[in-house]
Order: sequence, then structure tokens, then C-alpha cells
Amino acid sequence: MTSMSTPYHPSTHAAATSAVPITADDVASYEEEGYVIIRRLFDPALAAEVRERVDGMLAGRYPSEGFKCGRASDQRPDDPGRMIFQVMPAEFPIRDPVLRAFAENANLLDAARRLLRRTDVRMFQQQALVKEPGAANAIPWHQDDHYWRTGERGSVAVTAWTPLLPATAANGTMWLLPASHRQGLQRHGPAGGVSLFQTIVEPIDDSRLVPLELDPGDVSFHHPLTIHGAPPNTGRLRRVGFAQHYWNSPP
Ligand SMILES: O=C(O)CCC(=O)C(=O)O
Repeated sequence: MTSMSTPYHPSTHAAATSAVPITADDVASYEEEGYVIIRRLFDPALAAEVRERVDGMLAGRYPSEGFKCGRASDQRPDDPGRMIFQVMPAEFPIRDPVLRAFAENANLLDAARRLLRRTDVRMFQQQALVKEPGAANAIPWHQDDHYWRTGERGSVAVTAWTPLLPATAANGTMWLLPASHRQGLQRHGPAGGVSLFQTIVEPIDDSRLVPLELDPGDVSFHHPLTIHGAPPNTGRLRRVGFAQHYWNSPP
């Protein structure tokens, strides 16, 4: 989930060759279910490097100029987004070298291109969302296209979500509603107070929700109309989620 901001223009458009090929079954599953999980799409050591930068920026160990860094939403003292911490580039090219390199990761880009069945796809935004244990840090049910409107723009998009630490149902991982991308764009409204985070207004069928129990290196790709969100972190371990968003649109 991100609001729209300056799109990213990569300096290189590497013709990616994937070490983990996306199969025709993966593409079919993505199109049918609105998401697909690819295990070990990249080296978990890379997730550790990215996490060091995210945590380091939040703690002030690395420069965070050019990023939105801190509380994900802080519109008022009762904003539910205050207990979620984010690192999100506000300028492109991304200033941090590790996050910039991750934005250009060939396996992720290649997977996004294959799932969208086109080659003119590029990353336009990335966002780390950190949820500490025991805080009221749910991310409300939403569709990314509520923020992006790619459907109205006639473009295609996909979100790659990966945990930088093991993500489980207990520690507030993301949950998805399979096949919900077929139901069109839902009405969104305020989520329990004044916040940048919005939620789907109508009740959703929570009996069919699927938790993304993933390890670093695993990636879930979801469609911009797939309903998703995340309950609070009620576990003992931190949850560090990292999303990269890809599309084919001109700025
Ligand atoms: O990190 C999360 O739990 C939510 C992220 C999200 O909404 C997204 O990547 O589209």
C-alpha cells in the first residue's frame, strides 16, 4: 500500500534473466487467484542487507534524506498508522545504494514482467512497513488500486511483497483474499480515525483469507485489485515487510 508519488525511472533496463524461472503455472495461478507465492526468489542474505538499511534509517544510523522515514501515518494522535513504521523513497533514483540495488533486482523485475506478460514493466515505488510486537499496528483491508487507479489509466501493475524477517500469522504478516481481484474496485473510507490508511467499507469474507507465511527470499506477488491487509503483530518477533510495486505506465 502506498500513495502515489514520483515514479521511478531506472537508469538501466537490464534484460533480466531469472535464476528462478516463473513457470506458466505460476502465471496461471496469479491470474486465477490474484496472487502467487514464489519461494527463494532471491538470496536471504540480501534480505538481511536490506533490513539493515531499513532499520538503520529508522534508527538514524544511515542517512534518510530523500525518504519518508518514521511513522507511516501520523495525521492525529489517534491515527492507527502511528504504530507502523515505514521507509519509503520520496526521490528517485533512490539515494540509498542497497535499496536502489534491490529496486533493480533482476529476479524480482523478471518475475513481475512474466506475471504481467509484458517487457515494458518497471518498479515505481518501494515501501518497508515495520510492525513491532504487541502494538496496535493493523494494516486495514484495501486494494492497491484504490491508491493507484491503474485500471482507470489503462495500465497494469503488480505488487511484490517480501518479509525481511520470517513472517507468520502470529506476527502480523499480510493476508490476502484469493480471487478478490475479480470483484472490481471496492469503496474505501477512513479506517478508524483520520489516517492516510483507508479501508474497504463493505464487510469482506474473512473466512477465506490466506496468511502469507514466508521466509526472507520468498516473495508474494499480488494483483492491484486483490484485497489484502494485515492484523496487528501479536507475536514475539518483529515483522518487517517490504513491498515493491511494478507497472508499465508512463509518468
Ligand atoms: O505490509 C503490509 O502488511 C501491507 C503492505 C501492502 O499493503 C502492500 O504491499 O500492498
